[in-house]
Order: sequence, then structure tokens, then C-alpha cells
Amino acid sequence: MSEPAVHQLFIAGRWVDSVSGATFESVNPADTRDVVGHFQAGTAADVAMAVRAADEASKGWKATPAPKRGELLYRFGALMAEHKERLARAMTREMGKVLAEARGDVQEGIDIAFLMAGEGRRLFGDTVPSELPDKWAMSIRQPLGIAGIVTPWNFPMAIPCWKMMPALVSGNTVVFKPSSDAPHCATLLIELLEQAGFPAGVVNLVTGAGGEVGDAIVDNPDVAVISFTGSSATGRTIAERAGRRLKRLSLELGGKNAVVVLRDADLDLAVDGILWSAFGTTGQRCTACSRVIADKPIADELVRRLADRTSRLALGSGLDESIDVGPLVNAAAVEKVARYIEIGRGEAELVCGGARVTGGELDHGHFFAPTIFAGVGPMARIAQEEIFGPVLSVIPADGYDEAMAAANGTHYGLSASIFTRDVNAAFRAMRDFETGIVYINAGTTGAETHLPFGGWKDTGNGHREAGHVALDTFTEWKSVYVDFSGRLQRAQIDNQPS
Ligand code: UN1
Repeated sequence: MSEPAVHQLFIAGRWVDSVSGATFESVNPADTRDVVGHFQAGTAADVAMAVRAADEASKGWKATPAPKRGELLYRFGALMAEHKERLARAMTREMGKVLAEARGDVQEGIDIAFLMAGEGRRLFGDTVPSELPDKWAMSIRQPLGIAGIVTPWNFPMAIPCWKMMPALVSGNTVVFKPSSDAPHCATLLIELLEQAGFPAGVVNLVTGAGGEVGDAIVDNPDVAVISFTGSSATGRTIAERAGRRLKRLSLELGGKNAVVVLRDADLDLAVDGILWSAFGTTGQRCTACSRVIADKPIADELVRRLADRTSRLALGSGLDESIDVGPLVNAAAVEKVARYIEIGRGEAELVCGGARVTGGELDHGHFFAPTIFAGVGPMARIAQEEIFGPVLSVIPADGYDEAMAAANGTHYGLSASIFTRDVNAAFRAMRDFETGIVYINAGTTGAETHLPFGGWKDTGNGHREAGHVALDTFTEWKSVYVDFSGRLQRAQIDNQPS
């Protein structure tokens, strides 16, 4: 095997070493003997240089007509499409999700690139009548300046694209810090952005630790907006730091997403939807289903069918197309899941899974058996806390009202779904779920890039990614009044009876 490459930071259009002179490794979670590459351990000084580069590029980028900016996004999306298979394989190798899902992750990046490329010719504001004669009123969007983009490893291409594409098309420059569990994916994206022809300094990459690089980005007074996806704990810390500076901040945090299965549901369909959203990406999606609220008359049968199908899922390296479930991302994730299994054993009935899986090639990876607990109380810790692994809690409930109360009885509010054939129950659920995303007769994952993505309650701070509303994070509104009457006209006064 050839020596793994040493990758660099990307600052002001050049690939450079960190001033730290230190690097860290990224390894394949399915086989930790396989080192993906060495990456720069960036520092606050590197961030300062990246911010300076982004600042210097800002004037020219803002002045570039938005449709021209959009053309570069389009070129980037086309390059991603051309390199889709290579990107997907690199992703599976670095963070473990199975190839079919890695291809989906790349595709989600392509989709948002094309969607936002089109925004270059829209970036709509309002043009509305003025309350006064011979006066024009309109609103326009303008870029904030420099966007700090801090992203997780679980969607290592889609999420950076969700953030960078709207930031860039609306005229911001970017300083990007990816998760230290997926720096190679980030590097590959930056190489394609460079190839697409973004001017030097418009996009800058600084790899390294969250406590060093992430904090330096959040604290830098010249970074106008932070977009972060990750844990609620880190989100709170960032919110405090950003709040002190009154900095714009978009947070996309945890979830404890529920699937409600009513007694009239198509159970086969429900089982398909639950398995896909609970154990896809090894349960490591913010949108993953971690709770099933089962209507009592069908609860036992549902658990039986789920357990049967779950125990037949194939575990292994996601590069093997016959595999259903890949590894967890790292050793800390395995420990966390194992801790929750212990907690769950004291709270509910373990139906299947519940342990690390080893033996043969699996000895070298972070494999954990897809796990189901039944008879879980809605307030049990495994039903309340985000585990971020392949652990599903089945909570029995009696009828719609009890099921909906259980579904909403959490601090999180990202995604929810209901399986039912009753159209009235479906419409009630669309109204009643306290989540940013709702599915009817489908699992809790699979959001599309042209609709808003984000959650209620502790899942975020009210912002949304994706869709045209993503532009709200990265732009300031400016309301413009043009008076062509040639005289002083006083709003709220001259048009009222005296
Ligand atoms: C995430 O887990 O942070 O809806 C993103 C989905 C994907 C995106 C998930 N399209 O599951």
C-alpha cells in the first residue's frame, strides 16, 4: 500500500501547511489499519490568515453579478456529478456509510449546487406599492461578508454544500472547518471548487480541532455569520460565544425522531420505512428514527417483524455492495452506544442486537449490531437522549392522542413520521407534530434539497437550511424607498386625514 498523502489547508487560493507544523490522521472506520490521509492540525493563526484572505476576496466577489456567481456553482455541481463515484468511494472509506448512501450524499451536494446556481438568477426580494404617490418600494438581499462554515462527518459532502452553496451564490466568502472525522471529503470538495474556478480567497479550508479552529472562526469579529451542524452541546457553546458578539448564527443540532405506527397502518411498509431510517447510515443521521411509537393492538407484531428483519441485516465495510449497515464512525461512538445499551437494559426489554460485532475482518472496525428495545417508556433515557447510533426504542401507546403526546414529548423537533391509512389521522398528524419535517407513510429520513431543512425546539435556533429560505441565513435584507415626487412626502402622515 502506498504511503497515505499529507493534505494541506487551502488559503487565498493556495494549498499550504498549517503554522503548527502538526498533522492528524483520518482512518477508515471499517478497518482502522487503513489510513486515509494526514491532515493539517490548523490553529487560530491559520484561521486569521484564512479570514484575511476571505476579506480580501470579498469586495470582488460581492461585485460579481449573482448570475455569474451562479455559473461557478453550476460548474462545481457538474464536476461533482462527473466525479460522483470517486467522491462516494472516498466518503465510504473515510466515514463508513454504505456506498449507495454515499452516492446519495454526493447527489445531495449536486442537487443543492444546481438549486443555488439557479438562485443566482433569482435572489428574490419584494417589489411592492408604496402608500404614497410617485414613490417606489422594494427589498433586496445583500451578502453579510464572511461566512464561517462548521460541519459534521455524517453528511460530509451534502452538509458543507448545503451551507457553502447559498453562502457563495449570495456573495459571501467562506472559511470552512470540516469535522476531523471527515477532512478528506472536505479536501476533495475544495479541490473541485478550485477547479470550478472560484477566485482565490472566496473559499478557504482550515482543518483541525473544533476547540482550536472552530472557536477561532466563531470568535473572529470579521466573520459575520456562522452556520453549524453538530451536537446540541457544541451548538449551545457556539451560541453563547456568537451571542456575545451578536453574530448571525444558524444551528442544526440533535434529533430524537419518532415514527408513529397506528393500528390501521400497512405494517410491511412501516417496517421498511423504520428499518431504513433507523439503521441507514448506522443510525448516525440527525434525522434517524430512534423511536417507534406503536399503537398497542399492533405493537407486538410490529416488534416481531422489526426484530426478524433487523437480525438479518448484513454488517461490514460499506465498500462491499452487499452490506446493509456500515461501522460507527470512531471508537468514542462505539463506547457511547455501548453505554446507552447498559442504560437501556435497566429500562426496557432488549429484543435484538445490543453488542459490538467482531470476528474476522470486523475486528478492525467499529461495528455495532443494530439494536431494538421494546416496552420502552416515553420518558426513559433511551427514549429521550440522542444516541446517534443503531439503537431503536419501541414505545407502546394507546391510540392517536397518546401516540402524538409521546412523539412530541421530547426536547428535540427535527423530523417525525406516521404510518396510517386514515386520511384524517394523517392530516391531524401534519398539523400536530412539533417538528420541522413531517413524513406520511415514509420513514424520518430523505429530505430533499429544495425544501427547508431544520427543526423546532432544541434541534436548532429557528433557522433553516436548504430551499430558498437558506438564503435568509446568509443575507441581510435592505428595504429601499425611491421617491420621485420631487417633494417631501411623510409616510404615515401625509396620506392620512389631518
Ligand atoms: C443530517 O443527518 O444531518 O433527510 C442530514 C436526510 C438527509 C439529510 C440528513 N437528506 O436524512
